[in-house]
Amino acid sequence: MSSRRAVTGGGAGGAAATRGDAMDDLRARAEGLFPGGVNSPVRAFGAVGRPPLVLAAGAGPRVRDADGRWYLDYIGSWGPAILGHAHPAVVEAVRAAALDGFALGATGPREVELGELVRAAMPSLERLRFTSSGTEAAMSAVRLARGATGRDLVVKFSGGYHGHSDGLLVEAGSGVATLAIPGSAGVPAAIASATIVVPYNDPDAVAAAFAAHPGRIAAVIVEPVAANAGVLPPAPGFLERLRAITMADGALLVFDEVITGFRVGPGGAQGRFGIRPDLTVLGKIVGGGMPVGAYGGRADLMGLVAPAGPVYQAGTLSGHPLAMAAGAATLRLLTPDRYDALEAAGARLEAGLRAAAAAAGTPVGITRVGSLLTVFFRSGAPATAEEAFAADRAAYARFFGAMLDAGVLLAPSPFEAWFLSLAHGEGELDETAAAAAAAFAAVEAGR
Ligand code: KE4
Repeated sequence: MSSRRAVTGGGAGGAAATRGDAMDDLRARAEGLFPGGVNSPVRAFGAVGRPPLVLAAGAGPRVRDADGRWYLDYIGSWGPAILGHAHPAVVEAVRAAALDGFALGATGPREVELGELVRAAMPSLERLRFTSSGTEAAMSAVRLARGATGRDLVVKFSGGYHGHSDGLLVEAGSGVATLAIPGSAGVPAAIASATIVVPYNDPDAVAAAFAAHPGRIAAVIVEPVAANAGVLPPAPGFLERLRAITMADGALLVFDEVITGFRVGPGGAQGRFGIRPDLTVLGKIVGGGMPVGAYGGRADLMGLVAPAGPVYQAGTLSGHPLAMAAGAATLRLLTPDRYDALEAAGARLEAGLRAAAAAAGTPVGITRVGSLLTVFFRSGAPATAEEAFAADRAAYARFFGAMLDAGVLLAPSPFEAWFLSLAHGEGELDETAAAAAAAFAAVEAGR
C-alpha cells in the first residue's frame, strides 16, 4: 500500500460523530455515486475514524457543513484558501470573467495576465504552461525533463507527493538507490522502475543514487518543503546539495511548489531559500481555489514543449479564464507584507499549540514553515517521512475528533499540513489554542 493511501485510508468513518439530516442524506447519496463517497480519498476521513463532513460553504476562516454547523477551518481547500474562503475580490473577479463566457478555446487575456504575475513573482519561470491540476503539471514537468535530457530515471523522495501520475505513484525499492516499485494497483512495474525513491533530507542518499546511475537520471523532483508527510522543513544545506548534485550530473532539479508556491513567501520556497530550480510545478494558490496547475522554468527547456518542440502536452481547459481571474485576483492581494502577517499568525498558533500540549503533558513534535504547520504525536519534530509516519496515528485521530467537536476542522489525516489563511486573526488563533488545550487533554485521557 502506498504511504499516501496508508495515511488517507478509505471508506466511511466509524463511530458516530457529526450527524444531521442533510449531511446524512448527502453522504449516503455520495457513497452511492463516488468511490468511498468522495472525489478525492483524503476527504473520506478514513484516517480519523469519523464520518466525512459534507461542506456546503466557506467564508473567511470558517466553513459550514450541510447541516449548518460552522467550523474554524485549517484544511483551507488543501492550500488554495490563503486569503480565506470566498474573498470578495476573488469572487468578483470570477463573476466578471463569467460574464465574458467560459473557456473560449483560444489564448485569452486573463491567462496572459496571470502568467506575467507568476513570472514576476518567480523569475525562474522564464516560460510556463498552465494546466488544470497539480498532477498534470508535475506529470508534464517530468515528461519534459526526460525529453530534454534523453534520460529515463527520476528521483523522488519518500513521503513526497506529486499527484497521481503513474511514474510518481511509487514506493521505495528494497534498499537505497534501487528502482522503485508500484505504489498503487494499476501502476506497471516497468513504469515504477524508472523512478528511484530516497529519504527526504538525505542528500547522501541522492548522491548514492547518482553514483549508481551516472548519466541516467533525468531529474530530481522534490517538495522544497515537504508537506505530504506532514510538514518537513528542508534540513540546512539539503536543497543546496540537490542543486549541486543535479548540476554536476547534467540532471534537472524540479521544485514541486504546488503547496509552497505563494504560500511560504511571495517567491515561493525557491525565493525563501534562494535556490533556482530548472523547472517548477505550481498549483493550489496560483488558481485562487479554482482548478489550476502550472509548470515552467528555463526558456530553453520550455521551448521543447509542443507546439514549440517535441514534448507533447495539452489540455482542453488549460488557462480557463475564470480560474485565471481567481488566480490573478489572489496573487494581487498577496503583497509582501501579507507574508509577514502569515508568519506572525503561524508563530502565534505554534506557540499556543506548544503551550497547550505542554499543559496536558502530551509529547508532540511541531514543524512549521510560515503559515504551514503540523502537530506530530511523537516526541520531537521528524526530519524524514519515515519518522513522520511512525507518529501516533490513534492519538491524532482522538485529537482531530476533539477539535472537530469543539468546532475546529483540521486535516482528516495526521500527515497533512494545517493551512492558515490571512483571515485567521488573533481571535481565531487563540480560539484554536484553547480548543487544543482540551483536545490534548482528551488525547491523554484516551491513552
Ligand atoms: P492536484 O492534482 O491534487 O491539484 O495536485 C497534486 C499535488 C502535487 N504536488 C503536491 C506537493 C501536492 O500536495 C499535490 C496535492 N496535494 C494534496 C494534499 N496534500 C491534495 C488533496 C487531495 O489529494 O485531495
